[in-house]
Amino acid sequence: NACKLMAKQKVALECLSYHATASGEDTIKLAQDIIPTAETYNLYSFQFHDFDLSDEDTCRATLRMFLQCNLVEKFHIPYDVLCRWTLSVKKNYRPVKYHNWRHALNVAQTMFAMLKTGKMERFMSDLEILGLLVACLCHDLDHRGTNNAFQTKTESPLAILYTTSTMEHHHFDQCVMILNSESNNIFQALSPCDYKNVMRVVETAILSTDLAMYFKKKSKFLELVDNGEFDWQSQEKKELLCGMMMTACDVSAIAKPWEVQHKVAKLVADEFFDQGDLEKLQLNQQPMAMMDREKKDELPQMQVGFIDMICLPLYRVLSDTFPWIQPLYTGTLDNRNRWQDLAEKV
Ligand code: 5BB
Ligand code: ZN
Repeated sequence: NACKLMAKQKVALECLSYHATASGEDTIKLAQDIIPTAETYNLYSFQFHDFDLSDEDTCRATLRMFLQCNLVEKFHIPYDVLCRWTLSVKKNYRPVKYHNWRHALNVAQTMFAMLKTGKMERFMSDLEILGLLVACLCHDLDHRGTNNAFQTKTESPLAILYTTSTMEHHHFDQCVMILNSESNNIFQALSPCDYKNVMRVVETAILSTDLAMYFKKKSKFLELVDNGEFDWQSQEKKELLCGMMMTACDVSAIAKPWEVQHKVAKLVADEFFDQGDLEKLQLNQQPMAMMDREKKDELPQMQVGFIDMICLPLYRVLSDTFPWIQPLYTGTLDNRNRWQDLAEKV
């Protein structure tokens, strides 16, 4: 326990030097901007990508999703607070190659498309929609480009603080920290009961983005679907469904048009290789193939494995239950063929 306290202090100190809330100037500027339509940003499409968006546009696209879901009106979110919160969330992502603010935006956009185009919003309350969008935008806050295993291996303060789902607990902590800091609380007008409930949605959703949790939840979810379950109202089932949706959104780069998927896979690989370099240099360890630059020729085969083991089964079961999200399944299948072709060429 003394150990944990020390670890907590270390994490807090580290964060103090890094944490930033948005400036008043930036907030005013964003709040005065005209927000382009959802169509302008292609927000309803499963083919959305952020490549053509400026940093300002990424914020405007975020605001557009909240507006489009009527969340600002329904939950009386002061508009300047929403703008400041968006800028603060963006600021608390680090400039790592893949797990950065743009990844968070892409994950949130897939959630938006699943709810709207995928017609899944009918199974969700407004409060759950609010919680899911916030969770997507915050789910990788302060990611350092290294995974949970790395935190454990290096005995980082974070790993001492949280022995399981280490990074995911930290992402949620950062999310709470931003909400608690001056004029960033987009939940400020909620009743104590709604507040408690939305925070619970956010926490469960962020913690479900740990792949280890996904494997646990998948079998339970499959059981329900196999039993012909179409009533997602109970708390337990709803949390299961939200967890599956979070993973579906988190890995959705795999379902994008080939040019996008190819580019993003390179970013994922580069971040993995950077961790591999750290393991070689700091720990004197041989990294696993996925993180070893020397083995970059194995990337196509690894993507096929990732698709077969995680992505296709997930999108299969979800699109069997919610047919309007099928583009995620077919897009992934197309990319599987492309990666398979490349794997055979080596
Ligand atoms: C994933 C699970 N891991 C513990 C061991 C490796 N596998 S994997 O064999 O399925 C794998 C996945 C191997 C290589 C990969 O990328 C090489 C560039 C990937 C992979 N992971 N490929 C991707 O395009 C993406 Br997106 C991802 C997800 C990376 C973030 C991991 C967190 C997922 C949370 C649900
Ligand atoms: Zn993520």
